[in-house]
Amino acid sequence: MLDQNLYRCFQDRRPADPDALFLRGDRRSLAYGDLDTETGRYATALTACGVSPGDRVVVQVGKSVEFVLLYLACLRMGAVFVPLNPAYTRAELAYFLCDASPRVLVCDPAAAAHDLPALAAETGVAHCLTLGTDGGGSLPEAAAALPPATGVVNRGRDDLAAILYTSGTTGRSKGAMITHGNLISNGLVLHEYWGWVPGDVLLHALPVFHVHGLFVALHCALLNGSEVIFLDAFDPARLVAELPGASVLMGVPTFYVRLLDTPGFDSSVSDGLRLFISGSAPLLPETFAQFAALTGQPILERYGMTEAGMITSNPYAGGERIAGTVGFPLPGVSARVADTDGKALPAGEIGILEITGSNVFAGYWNMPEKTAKEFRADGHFITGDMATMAEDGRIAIVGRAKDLIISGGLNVYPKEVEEQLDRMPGVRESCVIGLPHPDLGEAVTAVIVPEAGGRASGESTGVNEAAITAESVAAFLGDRLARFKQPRQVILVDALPRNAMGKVQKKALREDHTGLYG
Ligand code: MLC
Ligand code: AMP
Repeated sequence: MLDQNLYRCFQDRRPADPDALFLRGDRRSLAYGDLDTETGRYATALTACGVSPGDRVVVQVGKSVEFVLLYLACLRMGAVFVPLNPAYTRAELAYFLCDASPRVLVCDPAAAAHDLPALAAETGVAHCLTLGTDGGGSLPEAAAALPPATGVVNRGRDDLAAILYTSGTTGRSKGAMITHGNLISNGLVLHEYWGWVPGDVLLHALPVFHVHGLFVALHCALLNGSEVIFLDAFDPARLVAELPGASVLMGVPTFYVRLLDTPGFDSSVSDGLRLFISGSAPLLPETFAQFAALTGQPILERYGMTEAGMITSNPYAGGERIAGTVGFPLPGVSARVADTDGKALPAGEIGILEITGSNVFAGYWNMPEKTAKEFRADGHFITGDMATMAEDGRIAIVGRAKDLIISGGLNVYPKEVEEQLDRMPGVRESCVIGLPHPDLGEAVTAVIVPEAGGRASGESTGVNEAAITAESVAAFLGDRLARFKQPRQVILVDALPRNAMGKVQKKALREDHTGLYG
């Protein structure tokens, strides 16, 4: 079997100088020459917990250099890395543990002080280790005392490297199975397409539990042997301070909206960069134009998703970056805009984007029927995004066929929020929509029909004393849903608009309240 371990691919492309810096983190740095030893120790610690190739390791910890070491250790030992947003509540985590059935849960020491070890035991997880953003915790402590593993486990292209959960339209999150082959092919294509050159320095301010920060950003840097300025979180003032030392920035549109609003951000800060990339949500043409006017640089917008990594990109060189478009299918990706039966539509018509390519995932973990529904018989994956393709192949994303809100680059599936809201005392029914928001792109908004008496003010009949307010909704959802999924505002109505079939007309609600956030 030809070895396709992504870790080996990174090893082969390392800088010759072992002192060359890989990560410059907020608390510590890591040189390329120390990667094998440090990931080797983590691998030994995981092996001591019985982790074998193919076993899942669920990781819910903050961003740190150690997080990256753990990820790379999993790759090299053939374990399947399952990162989770630290914002997820205990209730959300319980689902992921039951579904992924990992051998090990790695959580933050503060979470362990609560009752995550108990949750791990309840859900049949053999080991619960801790890893703090300060580099402390039972995992690094165990690793420090152990001899480093020296090998890299052979992997085929179809072997799993990671499972990343994306929320499901039915409310249940789906684990996208991502292979070593997917990651190698997509990483190499992006490295080439975006013109990485020796000496490039990446400014990294994205979270590392999603495709964008974990795969797209880090893999490009690793394949280039580049230094990464690895910030704990996005802070625009910090970016302004670090940008002069970088050559590439990747971000969600909210990064660019906030940068434009940050004192001191101008061309003197951005001139040394060769590339600003945006993705994960639509970049408004206004933002593109304002950024170009201020810095002289056209942001390169690309489009992708958890299930397929990066799919299209505006050109790096040899073509125009056009606002409101996501460019062309990347080399190796074949795309069509199709009708609901999967038949390709003529250029310019709106349909659903369908794709094939070695970047496309291996299906949803434990959900063969859901996997089958999202693929055509001829192998095309149905993205659920509405798009147009011009005569020259350029693609624009014009909407979503799936009921999905993207807030600050994070996905929220309304169904999941509605299911929880409908359980709240005083709520007769609910509908969750995304409304335009100047900072987050879209803001999660709940439209609620209260039970009689559920209104906070006015003509309460007293039948049900529970008042529905933004605060009471936040309090109810507090330990059920991560904060970013919770409604920013709550609108009370007497009835939801429905069509003749009884289906709630979300489009009408969005139109009625489109200016809510200014
Ligand atoms: C944080 N909060 C959010 C939020 N992020 N609310 C809605 N939407 C979001 N995205 C909430 C917090 O819970 C908190 O609530 C308050 O906002 C402030 O928190 P914070 O930690 O200070 O957040 P902030 O720094 O403002 O974060 C915003 C952000 C961040 C945009 C910088 O969300 C972010 O880094 N987003 C990137 C997401 C990403 O990487 N997506 C890629 C997915 S992969 P309170 O009430 O406690 O104050 C993908 C495929 C592809 O889509 O194509 O790339
Ligand atoms: P996720 O499930 O988090 O991977 O999010 C993937 C979704 O983000 C895609 O299906 C799109 O709806 C959206 N997306 C990603 N990049 C872009 C972009 N550049 N423009 C518009 N939508 C995007």
